[in-house]
Amino acid sequence: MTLENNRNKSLPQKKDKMKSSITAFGECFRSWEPYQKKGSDPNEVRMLDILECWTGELGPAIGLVGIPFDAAVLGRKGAKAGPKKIRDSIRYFKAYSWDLDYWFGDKKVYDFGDIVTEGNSVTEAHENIAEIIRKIAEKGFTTLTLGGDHSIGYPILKGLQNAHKSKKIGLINIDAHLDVREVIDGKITSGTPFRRVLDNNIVNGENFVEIGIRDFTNARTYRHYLEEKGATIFTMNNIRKRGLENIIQEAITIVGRKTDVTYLSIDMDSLDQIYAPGVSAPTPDGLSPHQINQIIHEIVVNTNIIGMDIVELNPLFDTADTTAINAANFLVQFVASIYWKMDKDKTE
Ligand SMILES: [Mn+2]
Repeated sequence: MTLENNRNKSLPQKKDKMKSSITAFGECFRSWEPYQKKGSDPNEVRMLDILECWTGELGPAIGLVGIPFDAAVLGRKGAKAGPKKIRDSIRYFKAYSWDLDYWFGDKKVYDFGDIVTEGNSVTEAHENIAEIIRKIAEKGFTTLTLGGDHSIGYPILKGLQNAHKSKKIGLINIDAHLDVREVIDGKITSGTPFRRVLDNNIVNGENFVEIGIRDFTNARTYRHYLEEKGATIFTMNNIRKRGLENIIQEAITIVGRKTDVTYLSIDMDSLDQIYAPGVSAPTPDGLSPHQINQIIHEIVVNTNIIGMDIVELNPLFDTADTTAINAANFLVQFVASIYWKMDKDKTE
């Protein structure tokens, strides 16, 4: 079924105020709806069954939004098909975490649809993204954004900064690459988001942590840039030597120093290429799915998290949906950990 077919299918009745104020706001395509099986087995609630199109509800809850955008990609193009492919891949998961023994079938994930960026310049697209993210966050939602190339990291954080005005943000990026390239000749790319975040003082360098950085994939100049900014970089080799748990604990301390909230960005190329052939820039010697799930859970539970993104899935190069299903798994982990923490806080 194509997006066009879904577009006309039973759209929400309630008038969406956001749409009239932002022309670029997309529609909730209900692309997951054909795969929902609500009530088919009364003993089980599937992850897809807790997805609903947003029709004016307020948080606290998770607000899902797609950004089908790859105009700024440095590697192989195709990441704009990411949001739909991740939504489609949620069908393999249940609303129950065995490890936490936590059932969340009574929770909701509100889908705000896709942000329309087609035909816009990178700058215009980024302005739209920042504006919509701000509006979603201002309605009390923890944002869960599906990319799209990594250039969207900058407008997402800008939008969140505008929504959470007086709050200071700590930032963790899980990535093979530093993504702090200089914007040369005005060309904003998927390699530039975090330099723009740091240079525009959206996040202080001392509250910026990168985890999963590979050998032979980054320039010395950019390493020095981050060192000068006081940022912390954990390479794959650091993880092997010190152990991931130790590094996560240090990352939590760093992003929490004199900050109020935390944001987490997950680049799918942080995974080893064996788990993630479908990314814009694959490399070996990366993280495992289990390690990324562990990072997501620990960060969600131990920081005041305001949002997460999953970027750089490129379905054109995927094999057997391996990368897409890993991306969906991270989405499910995020949802489970957020609601587990909310319920835990309520009972304490
Ligand atoms: Mn990246």
